[in-house]
Amino acid sequence: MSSTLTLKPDTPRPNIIYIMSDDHAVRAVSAYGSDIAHLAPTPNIDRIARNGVRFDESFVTNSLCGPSRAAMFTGKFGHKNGFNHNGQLFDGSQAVWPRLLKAAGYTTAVIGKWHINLTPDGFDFDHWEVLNDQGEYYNPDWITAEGIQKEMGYTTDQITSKTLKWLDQQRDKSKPFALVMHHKAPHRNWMPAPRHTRAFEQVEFPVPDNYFDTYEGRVAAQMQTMNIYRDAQEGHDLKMTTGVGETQWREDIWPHLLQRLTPEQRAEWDAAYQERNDAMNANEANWSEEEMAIWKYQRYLQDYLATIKSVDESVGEVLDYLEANDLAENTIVVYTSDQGFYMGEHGWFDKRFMYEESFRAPLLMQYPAKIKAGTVVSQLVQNIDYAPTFLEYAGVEIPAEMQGDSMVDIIARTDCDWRSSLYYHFYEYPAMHDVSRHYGVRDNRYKLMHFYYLMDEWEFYDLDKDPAEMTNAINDPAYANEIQRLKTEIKRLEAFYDVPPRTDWIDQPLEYKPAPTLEELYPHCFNS
Ligand code: SGN
Ligand code: CA
Repeated sequence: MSSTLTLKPDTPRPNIIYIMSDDHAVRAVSAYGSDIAHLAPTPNIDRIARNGVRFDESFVTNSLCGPSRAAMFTGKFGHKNGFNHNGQLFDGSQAVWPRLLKAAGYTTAVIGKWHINLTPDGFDFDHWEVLNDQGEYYNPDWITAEGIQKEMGYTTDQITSKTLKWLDQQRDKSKPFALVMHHKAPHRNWMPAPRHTRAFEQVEFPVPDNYFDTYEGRVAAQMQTMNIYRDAQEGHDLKMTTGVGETQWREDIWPHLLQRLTPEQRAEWDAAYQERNDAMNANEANWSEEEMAIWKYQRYLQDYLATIKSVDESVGEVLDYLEANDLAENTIVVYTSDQGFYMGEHGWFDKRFMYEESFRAPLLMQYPAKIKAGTVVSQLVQNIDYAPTFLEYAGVEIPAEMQGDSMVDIIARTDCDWRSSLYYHFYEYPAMHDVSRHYGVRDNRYKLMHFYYLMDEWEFYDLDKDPAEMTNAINDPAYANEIQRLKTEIKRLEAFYDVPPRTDWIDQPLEYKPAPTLEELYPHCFNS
């Protein structure tokens, strides 16, 4: 008798909970074992890796919010799905995995940040509750099919409770479910929950070796404006106050965020920062520029990581709910971020560049019925692979237009054919943070990038020898063959993914239509 297990025809289709946070760096997920894993652990997010699979070489197609969401939903690069930068409107008529699952009998929902300039109605969700644009950390506006409403409290916690409510009370329990749960945290301006504002105040985080990078040999890096000690807003971002005993933030070009807090919330908030801010204000005059830059790094990391504590708790609550309700075995739970983020590497916050910290995204997935606990995948995967993967697990045909590949086989076995290089393309320039347009290729060891538009600059890195990407080796004769090989590889990838010829748009300004207004996107909220 064969002992091979085959799935019975009536094996239920898996549920899917897709949890994506906003700007969560790989370094800040302790399952990846970084230098700060012990200082700021994420025990609940790590449970997913322990229960299932951790992808060690996971990347995005374009390190920016809207384009990442569009790629993840469609399985296509931005030049194909029409969403290359945050100013575009998502074309809801194209194939997206939540709608395909709904057509196949799933019940579907989205809760949290949305940010693709289209009402979620365009995805046919059975249930949707989304934040307005970037969303706010405190007392956010929630938009639903019924209208718009400000809800008092902390956004991450509200996303959790809305998720649990839908899972427990609102979904159609006769169907498998697909839930998109999108956190705002840990996006700028990094405002932690009241219970976490002081979580890391005693912690001194290791400062990256290249925190004081001078960007030699890297022209685009010289031109960016995303440096913690030069470009972060002292009030809005770093919560620095105007003087000893004061609670007023220094420069704050978006004061509406702090103004959302009620007087009680504001008093609690101010009290949490008072002592540290008073000490900073009292000492600042005696500090060197370098000391101030390091203080800012510590403040940035303390707040950024404190917002992640709520996200981690949220993941824990979702996993606990599944376990307590006998849903864990047959539910795929994904944890990822729309892109990576800088935590002081090169002196930066933000993302956009094809350098490792922002090009990479954490990716963890559990599905106890099918995925072996403790699996590690080291093939190069990209966010266009998510849609085909979910569809294959759900037994739904993958549309030919999807450019990504299902990861089901590489999760199950180590001996499959798989791509050996990745294509990347960033378009949002001129724009905030001044990161030039660029595209490039990365394989298991090397990376070649071309920065274009107002410049024509190539960069090449041997990631084995220079993982921090500090020495642009484009003119190093020792690498001439590799560089030539990768130039050819870029051409091959551009043909394979059908990238329009660069002459089409090399000098074209971005087609920024003004982002639709709330009234235009959600007219039902304004009809009285
Ligand atoms: C906001 C942020 C930027 C960030 C963009 C895009 N400024 O404009 O720092 O790069 O979002 O982020 S903020 O102070 O207003 O938050 S994305 O993740 O949505 O693409
Ligand atoms: Ca983001």
